Amino acid sequence: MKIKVVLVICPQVNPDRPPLSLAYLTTYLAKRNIEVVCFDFNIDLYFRVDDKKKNLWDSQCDIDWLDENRYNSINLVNESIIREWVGQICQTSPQIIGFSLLSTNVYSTLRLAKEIKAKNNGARIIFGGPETYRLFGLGNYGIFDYADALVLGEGEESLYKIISYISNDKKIEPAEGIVVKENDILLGYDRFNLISNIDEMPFPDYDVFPLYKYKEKGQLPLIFSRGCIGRCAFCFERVYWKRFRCRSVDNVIEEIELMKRKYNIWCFSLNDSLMNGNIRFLSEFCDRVISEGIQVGWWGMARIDSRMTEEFLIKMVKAGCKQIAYGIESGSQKVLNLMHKDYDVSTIDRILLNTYRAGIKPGINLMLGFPGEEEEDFQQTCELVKRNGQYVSYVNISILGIEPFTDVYENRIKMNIDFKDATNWKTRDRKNTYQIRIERAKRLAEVVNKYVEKVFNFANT
Ligand code: B12
Ligand code: SF4
Repeated sequence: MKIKVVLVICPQVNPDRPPLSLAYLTTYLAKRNIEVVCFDFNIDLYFRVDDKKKNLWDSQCDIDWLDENRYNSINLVNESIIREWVGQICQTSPQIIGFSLLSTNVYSTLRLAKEIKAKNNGARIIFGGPETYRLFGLGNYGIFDYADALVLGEGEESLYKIISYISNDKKIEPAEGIVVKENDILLGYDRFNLISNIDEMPFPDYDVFPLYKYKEKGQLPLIFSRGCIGRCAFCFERVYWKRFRCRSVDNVIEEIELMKRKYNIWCFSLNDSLMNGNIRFLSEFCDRVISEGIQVGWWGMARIDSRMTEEFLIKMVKAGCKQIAYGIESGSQKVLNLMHKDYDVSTIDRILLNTYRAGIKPGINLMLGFPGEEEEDFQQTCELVKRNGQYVSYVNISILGIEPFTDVYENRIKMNIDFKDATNWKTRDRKNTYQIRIERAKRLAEVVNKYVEKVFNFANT
């Protein structure tokens, strides 16, 4: 049977650039002769709301989409929009409809999926994306009211497998990365099919998106790698992607050249968990860009790595690196060790200075409330900001959310954590409660306001 697949992403997600998830899935399937239609309903809505409402896509307003009451009261995704989107999807007569689920688009996605299901047109509904895995991990199996199967983690091979079952008129079987529900029992494998050589993935296709609608013109996302080499105890990303895999320099340069030619792109946002997971790759990439005189800008996230010397960072800047956001998290060595960060505070100081000297004022991410953080540790984080404020362009403050399958979650009992949900947890000695974390975040924001150009949102507040 010739299969038609529709892939959908609902609001609210970042409107700056097209969604890399759908772009990758589309080309992967298209290469296997599967017809795919993409709907970025996020950008559709962003583009059509009047300017006053566009701020609902700012990160400070994520909460308006994360909280059900607030989501209902903003009522942006209303009856008539849902009807229109359902109509657009059904018009393509797909056999499979895949939704990309993120924390900020859960309510709009479930609403749309519910309406589609009510149509009972035989299309199978599949959920993938980070929030699918997270909800599954938290035991929130209510999502099966709307979906026929869930894809956990990397999506390409699992989605292709589901399509193969359906095109052969078979039921969707539980398999690597695929979870199904049968007679109220969840079936899935605790193993994952990862693409081992990510150079073999076709380059993402952006023809399927209305590029003129995205906020950042002349920019596209790009990845050097999938996964992370770090083992941070709080991190869901490393759980999600399982294994670090890096592309070759040739492959990345080929994509950059193609995208520049095809879409008139000058800058790439690196959507990697970290740009420096493979330092040798990064070094060779920079050498190639410089020696071939490729005009390109790029920016993204990095981990603290003592190999980021001033000389190395200068080379990165010459090769077009415009901004680096470091996941630093804490100024306390004790907390860094508890988090399983494998660097010390003096290395943080050195790298921030090196980056500044190389010509970039980096951003830094700080996380408050890791179990074991006490007032003294918090003060050390404030000190870190005071020492380095002049070298830093912005600080992003978050408080620890305990996500499923992370080390903290798995060891929550041993760590004396009284866990209600990702945000509402406390240590049994009450030294670490939601109120204490929020209060520290506010105090840290005051320090940041004094010593740094810009302070970003508090995630989770
Ligand atoms: C780059 C990035 C950003 C960028 C831009 C994001 C963008 N949409 O353009 C910026 C900095 C703006 C950003 C902001 C935020 N981000 Co962010 N971000 C990322 C990051 C590092 C990369 C995303 C990416 O492109 N990955 C590469 C693509 C190919 O992977 P993918 O999108 O996951 O898709 C694959 C699979 O998930 C799956 N899949 C996806 N959809 C579907 C659908 C189907 C049907 C199937 C079968 C499979 C499938 O297959 C795809 C291909 O393998 C991820 C972490 C990571 N390493 O993935 C976090 C991540 C997406 N961000 C996250 C968060 C929490 C945020 C913020 C809320 C942070 C904050 N507090 O401000 C904001 C929210 C902004 C918003 N409303 O969208 C979380 C989301 C968690 C969740 N449960 O939803 C992630 C996963 C990080 C984490 N904590 O684990 N982010
Ligand atoms: S370095 Fe970042 S992405 Fe990697 S495990 Fe640590 S927190 Fe996660």
